[in-house]
Amino acid sequence: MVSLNSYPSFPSDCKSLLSKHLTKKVYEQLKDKKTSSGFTLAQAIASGVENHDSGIGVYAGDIESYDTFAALFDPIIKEYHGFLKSDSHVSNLNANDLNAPNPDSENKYIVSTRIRVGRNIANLPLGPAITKEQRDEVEKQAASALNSLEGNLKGTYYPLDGMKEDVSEKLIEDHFLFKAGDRFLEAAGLNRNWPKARGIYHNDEKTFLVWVNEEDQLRIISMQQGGDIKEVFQRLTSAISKIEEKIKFLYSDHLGFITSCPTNLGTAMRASVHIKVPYLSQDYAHFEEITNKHHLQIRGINGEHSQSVGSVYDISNRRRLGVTEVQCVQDMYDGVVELIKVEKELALR
Ligand code: ADP
Ligand code: CIR
Repeated sequence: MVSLNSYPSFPSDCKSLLSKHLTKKVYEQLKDKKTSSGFTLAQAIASGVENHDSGIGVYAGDIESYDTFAALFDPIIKEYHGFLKSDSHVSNLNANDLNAPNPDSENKYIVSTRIRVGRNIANLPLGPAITKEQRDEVEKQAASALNSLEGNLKGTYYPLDGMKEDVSEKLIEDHFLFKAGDRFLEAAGLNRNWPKARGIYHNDEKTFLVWVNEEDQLRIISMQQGGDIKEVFQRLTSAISKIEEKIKFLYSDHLGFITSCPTNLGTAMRASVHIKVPYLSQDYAHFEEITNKHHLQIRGINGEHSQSVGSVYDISNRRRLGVTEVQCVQDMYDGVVELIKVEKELALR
């Protein structure tokens, strides 16, 4: 059980949004509050209190956390997404509205494309506050809904508990499976009872995958080699609508899909490419200027908080709330088109 006896201190070089927005006044206002599932401020901020290199540092334990701890979450949501209390979220998962012809038909720059959404089940707490029994229930509902999928979405659910280490290691190395032991999730209480009720569903080609009970209860993923971004989006949207026939997800008109990390609220979508930019990445300021212009984030190729390998970077939309799913993918697409254009120009110099 996480406890907090006094106002936490952060080193002066700490850049997390938690350290910025947890003022003494906010702390005093929230320190004794609890949601109806018993989630406390100490639990909400544990990840950022333990990990001073957090970008954000907070997690919600349930939908109520976003109200109960609004004095902390609202400024974080405003700063990350540019989204205000008076704004509302609108969803658009219609692939026909996306303008994204393959920007790299010769397969020279884009190694692979991946689009994921996070989803959590209505009327249950989120991962940081979930009980073991509720987590088991999530796995049961997820496996049952997924096992009913057909056609190109048809696949198998593989529980992590009992999976051979060489199998899970290979799945992680090939970018299909989440890593174990993430210290940010650990501190947030998201790794309790590991590996029980965790697992991965995928079709034979591994172009459609679902993570069960990681940071969110479900991470629904569509991915493939190359840069056909529209095909990846279409596969994802058809899978989401099939799964929604079986499971009702946690959604609010104001915040969209509810997720444990406030950066994922709204669409809960991260659309990324692994892209090779050896020339542009040598001028990192120029690289960031382009990604910032298109509201994109640069990550390394082995997931968040990892490094680039061989000049390949993970480029994805940063905004997820107050923009539609189509806009998230369009942000990524438009940025990638410009990155490829500049990379080509630099190669000719
Ligand atoms: P998430 O997007 O699910 O929040 P991560 O940044 O941790 O999380 O990435 C999860 C996994 O997905 C990692 O193994 C990462 O390498 C892989 N991944 C992300 N984008 C792509 C992509 N475009 N192509 C291939 N693998 C990808
Ligand atoms: C952190 O605060 O760094 C971790 N809890 C991860 C935050 C999510 N990252 C992001 O940029 N989407």
